[in-house]
Parts: sequence; C-alpha cells; structure tokens
Amino acid sequence: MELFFSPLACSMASRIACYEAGAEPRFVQVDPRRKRTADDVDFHSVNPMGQVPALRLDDGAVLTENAVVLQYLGDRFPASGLVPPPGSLARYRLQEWLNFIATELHKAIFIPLLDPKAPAGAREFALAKVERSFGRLDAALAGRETLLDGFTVADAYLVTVLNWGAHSGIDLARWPAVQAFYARTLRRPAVARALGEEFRLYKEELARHQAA
Ligand SMILES: N[C@@H](CCC(=O)N[C@@H](CS)C(=O)NCC(=O)O)C(=O)O
Repeated sequence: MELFFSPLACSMASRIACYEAGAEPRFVQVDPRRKRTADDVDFHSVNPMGQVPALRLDDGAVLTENAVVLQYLGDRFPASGLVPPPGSLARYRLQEWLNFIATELHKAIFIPLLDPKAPAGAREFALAKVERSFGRLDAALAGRETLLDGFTVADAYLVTVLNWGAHSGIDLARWPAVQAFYARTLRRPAVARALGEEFRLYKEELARHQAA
C-alpha cells in the first residue's frame, strides 16, 4: 500500500490509523503547491482532485476521500478495533462522526479559516458556524474519552483537524470537553509519533517553499 500525504494535512489521520493498526504502507509525500510527489510524479495522475489522502492498494486501485480511506484501513486491520463491524449501529455512528468532521468542521470551518486565498467574507461565514458545531462536539465528548466506545478512526480524524485550531484562531479552551479530548489524544503513542514526524516534515516543506 502507498499512502499519499502532505505534512499536517487531513491525511495525518490515516497515518495515525496506520500506526495504531501496525500497518506499514509506503508514505509518499505530496507538495500541496506543486501537486507533485516526492519522486516528482504529477499527483493528479493519482487523484484527479489533487487532494490528500489517497491510498494506492497493492493491485493499483486508488482510494480517495478521508472517510473512505480511514474505513478501508480499519477494515483491512480488524484487530486494531479502529472501526466497528460493518452493518452494526456503531458503524453508522462512526460514519456519522466521520461525515460531521469532514463537512461541518474540516470543510465548513477550518478550510475558510486556513486557506490564504479565502475571501474575507468566507472567514466570517465560517466563524459564524463555530458555536453550533463545537458546542455539539463538546456535548458529545463530555464525560467520554473518545467519540465512540474505544479509539476509532473518527478520533484520529478529529485530533487531526483540532490540531489546526491554533492556526485558525479557534481557542479550544472555550469547549472544555473538546480541549480535554485534544490534550489526551495527543498523548497516545501513535498520535504523538505521527504528529512529531509530520511536524518535522512540515517545517522542511516550509523551508523549501520559502527558498523557492
Ligand atoms: N474531500 C476530500 C478533501 C481532502 C482535502 O481537503 N485535502 C486537503 C488537505 S487537508 C488537500 O489536499 N487540499 C489541497 C487542495 O484542495 O488542493 C476528503 O475528504 O478526503
């Protein structure tokens, strides 16, 4: 398997899932500006959207979209417990959270706040959505360690987007259960390892872009 990623992007959730599951794909770094892989391949030939994550399977098939890549990894390594069994109510709960994180947090809030090309109005529009979505998340996490019973790929995705909070001007201290989840989850060995590695790669990428 090959996991196409960019440092600290949403693809970090898949790296966390791999480390949790003991999976060892080849990690292929994608430059988000040039849309080229570290071995200088046009990334559009892998994912026509030019977005990470993308997972190339051993037979050459490519899976895209975070929620799908994450569930594939969980199903491929069932002993990891990263996804509940297909067809169970818990599996639908997982999908509920994956969709919530992808649409209500990642795309609706974080992208307009983080993308330097976003017009000013887009930022304002995103900020107007913060209260309801983070309030919902805080209520769901109150008194719980994880979104479902036990760590799943939804937690991996959530910690990955919460990691963008500081750069987006979102102060997690306003939602104590969310803040506690973030702090606790950062201490998981697989999360700490993924974040440490990607932070180093991110700094290297930044230096390359500044030098270009
Ligand atoms: N719908 C995609 C979105 C993935 C996505 O937004 N990836 C970002 C990184 S967090 C990206 O590659 N952005 C570059 C771009 O949109 O050109 C998914 O859910 O996987």
